[in-house]
Amino acid sequence: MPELHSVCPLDCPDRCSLDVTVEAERVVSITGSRVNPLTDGFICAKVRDFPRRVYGPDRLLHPMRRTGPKGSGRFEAISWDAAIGSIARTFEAIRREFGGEAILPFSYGGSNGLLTQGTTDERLFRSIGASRLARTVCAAPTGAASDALYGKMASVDFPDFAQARFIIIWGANPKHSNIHLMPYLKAAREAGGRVALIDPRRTMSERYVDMHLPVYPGTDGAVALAMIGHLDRIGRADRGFLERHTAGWEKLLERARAYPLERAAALARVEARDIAAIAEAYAGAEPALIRCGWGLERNRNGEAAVAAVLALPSVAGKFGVPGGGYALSSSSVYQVDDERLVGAPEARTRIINMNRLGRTLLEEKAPPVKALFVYNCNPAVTVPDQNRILEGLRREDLFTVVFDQVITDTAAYADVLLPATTFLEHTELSTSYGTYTVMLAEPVIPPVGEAKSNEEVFGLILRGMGIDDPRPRGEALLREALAAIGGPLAGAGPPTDARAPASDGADRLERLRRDRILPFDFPGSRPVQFGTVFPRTADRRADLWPAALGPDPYAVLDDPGDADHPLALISPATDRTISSTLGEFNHSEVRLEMHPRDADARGLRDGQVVRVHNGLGEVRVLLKINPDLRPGVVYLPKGIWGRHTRNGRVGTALVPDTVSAVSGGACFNDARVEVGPV
Ligand SMILES: Nc1nc2c(c(=O)[nH]1)N[C@H]1C(S)=C(S)[C@@H](COP(=O)(O)OP(=O)(O)OC[C@H]3O[C@@H](n4cnc5c(=O)[nH]c(N)nc54)[C@H](O)[C@@H]3O)O[C@H]1N2
Ligand SMILES: Nc1nc2c(c(=O)[nH]1)N[C@H]1C(S)=C(S)[C@@H](COP(=O)(O)OP(=O)(O)OC[C@H]3O[C@@H](n4cnc5c(=O)[nH]c(N)nc54)[C@H](O)[C@@H]3O)O[C@H]1N2
Ligand code: SF4
Ligand SMILES: [Mo]
Repeated sequence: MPELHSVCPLDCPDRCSLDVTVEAERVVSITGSRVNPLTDGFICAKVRDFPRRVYGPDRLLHPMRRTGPKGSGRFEAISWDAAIGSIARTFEAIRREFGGEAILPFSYGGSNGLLTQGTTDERLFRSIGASRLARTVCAAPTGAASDALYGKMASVDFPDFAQARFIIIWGANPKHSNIHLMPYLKAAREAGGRVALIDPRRTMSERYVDMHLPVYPGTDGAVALAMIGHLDRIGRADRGFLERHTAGWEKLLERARAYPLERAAALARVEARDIAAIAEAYAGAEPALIRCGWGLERNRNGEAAVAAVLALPSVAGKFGVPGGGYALSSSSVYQVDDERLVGAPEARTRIINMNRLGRTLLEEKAPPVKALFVYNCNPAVTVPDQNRILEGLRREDLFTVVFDQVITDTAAYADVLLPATTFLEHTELSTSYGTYTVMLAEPVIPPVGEAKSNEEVFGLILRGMGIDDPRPRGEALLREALAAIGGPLAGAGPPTDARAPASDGADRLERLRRDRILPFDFPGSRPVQFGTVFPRTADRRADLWPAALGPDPYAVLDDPGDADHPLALISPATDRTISSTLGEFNHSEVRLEMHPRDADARGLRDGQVVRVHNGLGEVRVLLKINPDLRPGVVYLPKGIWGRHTRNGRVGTALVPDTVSAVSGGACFNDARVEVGPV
C-alpha cells in the first residue's frame, strides 16, 4: 500500500509532516513522518482519527439548499451550477440594492496555509467591494504586544527548550495544544532544568513542572510587573542589556514599582512569596526561557499582560544565548508579501471586527449585513456571544452561505451549503506559527463526493459573477505563494530583512517537491534572539514603552466580575478537537469543572446537571469536581458543539463581545458566571 506524504494544516503550532496510507483511493491510516524533524514520527490522536471526518456521516458531499427553517439542518442536494448561480445572483442583487459592504466574508482557522485563505477568496471579496473582516478571534493581542516590543523578531524554536535551565510556561498548555514541545521540556528537566507553570489550572503533573502559580484569569500583567519590580529591587535587572538593546526601560521600571509583590499577589489571588520565588529562580538560571501562550491574551487586558511578560527577558538579560529569551508565535518571520498574491488593495471598505459578529448581524445599519459567507470557520460555536450570533443567523432576510467539510453548527443555519475538500484532497502550502518550516501537501486522494477546494470555489463564484480575474491559479499560484515568502528561507540568498523575495518560486517549488520541506537559515537553522535575530526595527532595539500599545502600555484593568457573577469561566484548548474541528465525532458529553471549595459553597455534587449562567445566556452541563483548578475559576472545553451540552449552548454563550483595548482581540476568559443547580 503506498505511503504518501502530507502535512497537517490544522490550527496547531506543531505543523506535523504525515505519512498517509491509501488503498483503492481511500485513506486507510495517517501517522507522523520524519520529514519535519519536530514531528519525529508521532502525531496526535485527533489527526490519526481524521479518516473519521473524511468518511463520516457528517461529511458534506454535495452542494445543498435549505428546505426547513433556519437552524433546523434540513437541506436538499443541488448541483454546483445551481449553487454558484444562486450565490452569484443573490450577491449581485444585494450589491445593487445595499452596496458591496452588505456582504460579509467570515473566515478564520480552518486551514493554515497560503493557498486556502487570503488568495482567490480575497480576490473575490475585494472585487465585489465586500466588508473586510478584522480577523481577531485569536492572536491579535499577542501579535500586537510582541510586534510593539520586539518588532517581529523570530521566536525561540522548540528544540532549543532542551538547553534552557529554567522555563516559565505562561498561559500555555503544551500538553494539549503543542504536544511536540513536550519532549524538549522533558529533556530540559532531565538535564537539571526546572519548569514553572503560570496558569489557573495545574495542567501538568510534578513529572513536568516544579513550581505552579495558579493566577486568577486576567491578572498576568500585574504579576509580570511585580516580577520586574522585584528583580530591579534585588539588583537583578540587567542594566547593561537594557541600555544597549532597549528603549523606554526607565519608564517600565517606574511602572513596575507601582506593583509591589503584595499588590500583584492580592489581584492574582496567589502568595507574594511564590511570585518572588519564580522571579528569583528565573533570574538565577542561564539560559532561561519563557513560553508565552495564548491563554493570557484572551481578556481586555491582553496586550498589556503579554507586553509585561515579554519585557521580562529584557529586564533579566536573558537574550543572546540558545535556549534564552521567549517563544510565542513564529508567523511574522515568514514575511509573506500578500500584495504579491492578491494585488494592491483597491477600495477601502469598512472593517468588521469578527468578535462582534452577533451584534453586527443584529444592529449594523449602514449598510446592514445582508449576506454572510462563512468558510474556514464555525462561528456558531467559536466566536463570542453565541446567543446573539444564533439570533442573527436566524434572520430571514440574511442570505448565509456556509462552505465547510462537515455539517457544523454554523452550517445548520445556511441557505446554501458548499462541500469543501480536506487537506487530503487538495493542495496546500503550509507555514507554521510555532516553528520554522515550509511544507507542501498535494492531494493523496480524489475529492470525496462533489467537494471542491477553496481556490476552485472562489474561482467559480468570480466567474459566475462575470468578474475577469487575471491573478494566477493552480501551479502558478503555488509558485507565486512560494515566491511571496520573504523570510530567511535557506537557499534563497542571504537572510534579509527587506521584503524582497529572492526567488520567482520555481526554484523553491522544485526543491520542495524533492525535499518536502524548506529549511530556514537565520543564519543557523534556529534563531538566537539578540544573537542572530533582532527586532526588525530601524535601530534593532526592543521598545519597552511602545506607543503602539497606547499611553500606558502596561495598564492593568479591573476584573469584569460582580457579586452576582463571581466565577471566572475559562475555555481553553483540549486534546479532543482543534478549536471546534473534529467535534462532530467527539460525541461524549462535556462537563463543567469546578474546585471542590466552590462546589461545597454552592451545595453542588460531582455528576449533577448544573446551570452556568450570566446576563448573556446559560449552559446546562454535567458537573465535575476538579481540585487541579484554582478556586474561583470554572472550566468548559473550547470548541464543543451544541450536541455536547444539555441545552445546545456552549461556553461562547457566556462570553461577552467586549474586545481587548489595543487590537480588538476576543475576551473569552473575561466571562464571569454563577453556577447553580437546574
Ligand atoms: N489539541 C489542540 N491543540 C490546539 C488547539 C486546540 O483546540 N486543540 N488550538 C490551537 C489554537 S487555535 C491556539 S490559539 C493554541 C492555543 O494554545 P494555548 O496557548 O495553550 O492557549 P489556550 O488553550 O487558550 O490556554 C492555555 C492555558 O492558559 C490558561 N489560562 C486561561 N486564562 C489565563 C490567564 O488569564 N492567565 C494565564 N496565565 N493562563 C490562563 C488555561 O487554563 C490554559 O491551560 O493552541 C492550538 N493547538
Ligand atoms: N470558548 C472559547 N472559544 C474559542 C476560544 C476560546 O479560548 N474559548 N479560542 C478561539 C481560538 S484560539 C480560535 S483560533 C478560534 C477558531 O475558530 P474557527 O476559525 O471557527 O475554527 P474551527 O472551529 O476549527 O473551524 C474551522 C472550520 O473550517 C473548516 N475547514 C477546514 N479546512 C477548510 C477548507 O479548506 N475549506 C473550507 N471551506 N473550510 C475548511 C473546518 O471543517 C471547520 O469547520 O476559536 C476560538 N474559540
Ligand atoms: S493537530 Fe497538531 S499535533 Fe496533531 S497532527 Fe496536526 S500539527 Fe500535529
Ligand atoms: Mo487560536
